Order: sequence, then C-alpha cells, then structure tokens
Amino acid sequence: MNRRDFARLGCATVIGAGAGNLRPAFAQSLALRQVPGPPPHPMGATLEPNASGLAADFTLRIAPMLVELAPQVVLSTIGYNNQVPGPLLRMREGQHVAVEVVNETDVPEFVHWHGLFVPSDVDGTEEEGTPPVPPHGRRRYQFVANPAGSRWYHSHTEAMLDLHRGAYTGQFGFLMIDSANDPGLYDQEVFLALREWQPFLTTIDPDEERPDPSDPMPEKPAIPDPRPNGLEISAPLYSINDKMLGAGEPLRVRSGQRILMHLLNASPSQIHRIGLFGHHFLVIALDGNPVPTPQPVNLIEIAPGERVDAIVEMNLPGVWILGELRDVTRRSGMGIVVEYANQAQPRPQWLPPAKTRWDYTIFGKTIFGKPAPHPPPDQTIDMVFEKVPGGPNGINHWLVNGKEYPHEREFVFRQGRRYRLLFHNRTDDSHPLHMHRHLFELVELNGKPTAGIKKDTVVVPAFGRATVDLVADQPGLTLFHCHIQQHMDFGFKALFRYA
Ligand SMILES: [Cu+2]
Repeated sequence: MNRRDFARLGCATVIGAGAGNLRPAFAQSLALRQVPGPPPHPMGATLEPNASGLAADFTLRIAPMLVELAPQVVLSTIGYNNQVPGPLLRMREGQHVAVEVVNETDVPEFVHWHGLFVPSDVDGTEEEGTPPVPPHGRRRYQFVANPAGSRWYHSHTEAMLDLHRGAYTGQFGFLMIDSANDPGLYDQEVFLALREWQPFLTTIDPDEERPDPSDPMPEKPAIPDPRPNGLEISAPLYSINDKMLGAGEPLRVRSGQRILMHLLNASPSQIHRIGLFGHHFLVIALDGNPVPTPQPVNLIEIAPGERVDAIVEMNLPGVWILGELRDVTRRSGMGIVVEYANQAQPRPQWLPPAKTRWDYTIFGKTIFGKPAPHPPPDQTIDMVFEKVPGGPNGINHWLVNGKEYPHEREFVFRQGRRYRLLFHNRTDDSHPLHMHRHLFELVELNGKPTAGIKKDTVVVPAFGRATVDLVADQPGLTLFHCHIQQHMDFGFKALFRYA
C-alpha cells in the first residue's frame, strides 16, 4: 500500500456529520495587520490581556471539540477554547502574565510555554516537576513574558500508544511576545501552523526526502544496522491552521505588499518543506529569535517545534498555492491559497519552487566572510543518540548515551557556565532536538561552522552532527528531548539538573 492509499483510507474513517453546524474557527480572518492599525486577530478570538491584578490575563479551556478541516471532513480532537489553533496569546516583553487553564477532560494535562524563560514549576512538564492541571480542575500559570519573539504553547502530556493525547491533539497555539523594538516593516501579518491529523502506526517511514547520499554523514556507522525498522507515526490528513488546502479563506494580498509570515510546525511527527512559486521568503527570525543575516530563500524547511518568521514580497500577481513540496502531503491538505486582488483567473496554481537545500548556517553572523568566533566553553557534553529498531511492541525505542530516559545524574549544569553540547545522531532519521527554558547558539552543523543563530530546537540530520553553545543561566530542572512525540515518549529525552 502506498501513501496515497493511506490517505484514502484515512479519509474514509473521518466522521462526516455535523459539518453544516460548525463555524470555521477562522472565518475570514487571515488578512491581518494593516499598518498602521490595531493588534491583529489571526485566530478570530484573540484574547487581550486583562489589566486587572487578580483576574487572569488569559483563560484556556481544555475540552473535546470538533475541527472542520474541510466540508465533510470533521475530526474529533481536544483543543483550547474550542478552536484550533488555540487563541493567539499576545503579550509585551517583560509583562507579568497569568494564564488560567481549565481542564474539562478526564485526564491530567500540562501546558508547555515553548521558547520562554520560565521556572521549571511553570514550564509545563511532568519531568521538571510542574504540577498537572488536574482532570476537571484548574491551574494558573504565572510568568514574565520573556524573551520577545514568536513562541507557542502546547500540550506536553505523554501519549505513548494513545494517539489522542499530547501533540496528537489540537492543543497548540501561537504565543507572541512583542518587543518594543519591532520596526513592523510589513503590511500584513499571518500565522500559519502546519499540522498532521489522524495519526496511525506504520512501518513506512513518513519522513521527508531520504538523506542525500552526498551529504556529510559524520555519524554513519561502517556497518548498517540489519534490524528491520519498527513502527513509526504517519498521517493521512494535513492542514494549515484548521483548514485543508482550498477549504479555508485564501490569504488575500495586493501587489507590492510585504507579508510577515509566522510559520510554526505544530505537527507531532513530520518535518515539512513549504514553497510559494515565484516568491522568496526573506527569513528574519528562527524560533522567534532574529537572525544576524536575513536571507531570501525559495523554500522553508521546518521541523516539529520550530518556528520561522519570514517576509514575503508580493510581486507576482496571480492565484497561487503556498504549500508542502511533497505532492501527496499538499493534496492531502497542507497548503493555503494566496490570492492577489483583481484576478480574473481564480484557479490556484501550484508550481514547485526551484529545489534548494535548507541550511540554517546561511543566516549566521560573519566577519570578513568567516563565521564570528565563539567564546570557549567551560565544558563540552557529548550526547549520542541511537535507535533500537522495532523494540518492545514493535515500536522503535531511542537511546541517549546508551540508555532510555530517565537519566539520573548524567547531565549537570553549573550556574553561569558556558556549555558546548555535541549532538551525535547515529540514526537514519532527522531529529528536532529541543532544550526547554534556554536558548542555544548554533556553532556547527555537519562540519559547517556558523555563529549568532539562537534557537530552542535544532534539526540534526540523519547520521549527522550538530554543535550548540548554551549558557546555564536558568536554574532548575530542564528537559531536553526530540520534538517528535513518539520519539520523546519512547526514550528520546534527558533531564538536565543544576548542581
Ligand atoms: Cu526524533
């Protein structure tokens, strides 16, 4: 069975009832900030901060809901405030924020504030000791909004084999921390979350293109692992925000406009590549952090957990599809129509962008053509990642330095010290590695040096190597993991402690 057959199979299982009664959560609201103007309302029901001292600034209600991906394609999931993505939480840098979370489900939940510098007991993970939001209970998360940039929030609950929990649900949303220094050189601001739906287990690797054999693979073993691959997660349905390609409102633009796109991969499993024929994405920030050297690219690769902020200049009038490069993924929903004003021909066109490789290092800081130097680290920590193909239950299991989570005292930070982490990916998959509560700076990727790129999630390619620097300045338990939910659940995580 090929992937297209899977797509058909998946569609057949979708419940089709009730579509007529559902209001699309996005109703005509993708055209956002016109400059000058009020703050944007990309999620329809943006919650504005409340000035009162005692009331929460935001309230998130976790409850079962239906999401209408397209007419006759209605899924049952769990979401925040009955919308997918959840409400845009917009705040100012340095603002004290209280988020009241009400859990209307039967299971404990955790809300993680991805990319924020928050204490362990607020960060929203069981491993770091954050108390859960109890079933049919509530819990208030209070923190200072920091650092500025494109952040997001999502469920951090363990799912294991229950594909209706954690990142497999609709529990995710954008969280924007506005800096006072935002020059705002754009005409519209849009929020685009990439999503997979209806996950299922398969031995077919749903991953993006296979590694290019010409890629450096510094961690490739001399003798390949002969064990057959175990079960991984795939998906038959895709969307951008809550709509499959063609089912939602188009992104309406005018010639000459500059559109600021906030891209988020809120998917549980897959890396996605997005293109828009004839247009360039000027990448200005990665994971919400401004890059030293913004560069135009013709495609964006974005892994689960990552964000890319890019400005697209609208200079090729027509009706286009902004979408996933893989035909099956785009046709199964991952795309949005971009419509210039006054077009006679409304049929959207997809043409693949010129094929280029996504490379973080081109956005780095250079001095006389060379990457800026890094201060020497106080300590280097090697982290080796391995796969146990088809382990217990036929699921792949994952090892960090030879063992599955938990690790007792392997990873210890001392306050104020500078660490260099060397990620050795000895597996045939790419992994988006996420460090909680800290930012790190990319130092090297497969032997290619770079500087000045601050991220919280980095993709280490198959059999590849990445080096990052981090200053231990956020005391408290700190979770590190692969952002692919199944990998995290089956061993691919580690807890850093402060001495
Ligand atoms: Cu992984």
